[in-house]
Amino acid sequence: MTAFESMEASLREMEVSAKEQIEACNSPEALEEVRVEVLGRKGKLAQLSKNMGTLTHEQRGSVGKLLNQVKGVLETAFDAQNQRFATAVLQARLEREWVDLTLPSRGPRRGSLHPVTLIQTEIEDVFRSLGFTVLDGPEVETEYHNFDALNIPPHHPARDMQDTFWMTNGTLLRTHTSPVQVRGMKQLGPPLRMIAPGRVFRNEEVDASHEHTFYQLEGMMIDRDVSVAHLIYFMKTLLSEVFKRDVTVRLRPGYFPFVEPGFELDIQCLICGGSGCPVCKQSGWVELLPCGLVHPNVLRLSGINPEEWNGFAFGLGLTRLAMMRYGIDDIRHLLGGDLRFLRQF
Ligand code: FA5
Repeated sequence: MTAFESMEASLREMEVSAKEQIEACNSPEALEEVRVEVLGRKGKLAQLSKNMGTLTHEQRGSVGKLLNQVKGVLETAFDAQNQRFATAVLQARLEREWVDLTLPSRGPRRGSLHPVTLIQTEIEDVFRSLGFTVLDGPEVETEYHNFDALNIPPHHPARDMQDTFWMTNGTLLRTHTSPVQVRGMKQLGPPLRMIAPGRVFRNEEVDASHEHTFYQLEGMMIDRDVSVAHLIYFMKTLLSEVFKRDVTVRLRPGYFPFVEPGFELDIQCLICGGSGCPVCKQSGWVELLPCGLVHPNVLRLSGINPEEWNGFAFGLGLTRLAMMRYGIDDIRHLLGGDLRFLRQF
């Protein structure tokens, strides 16, 4: 066999074996290795072309042509195999990320009401059905409505019971919803049944059961011959409507300058069942519903004759009630703004 014939045979052989190698590759990486081995600068084809020096001018021309032909065939084979890999990758991705465009959309996620709003609405419904009007009052209050008109004159020690955020112009952020009693009495006069839910503010240290910003729900009934029995009836109705089961409560004397007699109605802590936890400060009881018969001075200051009219008032801790109702073990969750918490309601 002449040098020319042997080179031609080697080229053909190499073409066949390279094609087999290409087809046997099962990854783009393996294919690249074969490409370098065959078509690379130091690859098989380059090695064969080095032997061309031993050929005549004419033979070199023919072998050169053949070389280019083989190179072209192999390049096409590499491209085709590469294309197959790309198609397989795309196919796998399409299967993985397949989306049925004919399915109806999920639609925007619906928000939900805040637990305090939920419970507030329920209580409003209960009291509306008992003939009470729902009133609103300003969060920035005058000193007169927040304190003086409630029988708490300047320098009265009871002012220290509620740490107040004062504004620079002498107004304040209301410390309780009781100023709405005063506005209600003036606006509607006796006989009167009103409730006033709302946000209140105290310059207090925050812990599991105390916030600087929380919700109360004030209630007041003015009529003739209102007694403690009426007060207890309405408080019981309120709690049984909210909890829809028996809850243990205790009534003890409580001092508030705007009621006489005054009471504290505590609920047995529903977070720990009364055994003691951070919410009830290990006492087993949560202060929830202070109340009492309206002090004659308060009636008088709002233009109501205490000889003719009397009544009861209460100031429900609405945020704490929501905690008891939903088993929320830390008041800070309620204003924390964490959507994972809020989406549960
Ligand atoms: C008052 O605010 C009175 N105005 C209530 C009242 C109205 C009494 C009418 C008599 C007649 P007190 O400061 O106790 O009272 O607050 C009422 C309720 O608000 C408490 O029982 C408690 O449930 C809730 N509360 C008080 N401070 C906080 C606080 N920092 N964080 C969360 N809830 C609180």
